[in-house]
Amino acid sequence: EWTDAERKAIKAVWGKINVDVTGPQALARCLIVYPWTQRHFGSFGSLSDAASIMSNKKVAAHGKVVLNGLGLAVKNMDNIKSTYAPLSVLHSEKLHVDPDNFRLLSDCVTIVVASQLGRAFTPDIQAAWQKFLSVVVSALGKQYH
Ligand code: ZNH
Repeated sequence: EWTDAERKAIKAVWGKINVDVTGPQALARCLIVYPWTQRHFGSFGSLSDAASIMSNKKVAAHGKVVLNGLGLAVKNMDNIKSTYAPLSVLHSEKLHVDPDNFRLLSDCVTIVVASQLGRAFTPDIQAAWQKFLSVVVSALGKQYH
């Protein structure tokens, strides 16, 4: 499924990601740009504008949780589907997150990563990274029916 170059690229990107920085920024961006995603975070307190979203400690903490979830996929690159089966069930049956939102959040991750890596995020590396995220998104959506 993965070429050696893709594996290398995905691991390299992951190695440059600081979960504590990228996670909060990516989730905050998702909540700002796609405000309907806020409906799942009613217990997070004020999300009324971009500034309050970006400074919200619960958003930051959950952003780290989500990015650590991505790290799990990096570690299990050859069986992302089975690794993510429990998470997929959770998002479908308990959290009722529309699976379209997975791609929206993953795009926010890519945007934040691109802005952090700058020129190191070459077109080849970006292609491998986005392929990886599309596998993640598909795996997260697998248990929906
Ligand atoms: Zn999610 C949770 C991951 C997307 C919403 N998540 C979660 C967790 C994880 C995740 C890991 C934890 C679990 C446990 O605890 O067990 N996510 C994830 C990923 C992704 C996601 C990886 C992609 C990429 N989510 C998402 C979205 C949304 C969500 C898009 C919406 C919109 N999640 C969620 C919620 C939760 C979770 C709501 C729960 C939280 C709490 O804490 O409560």
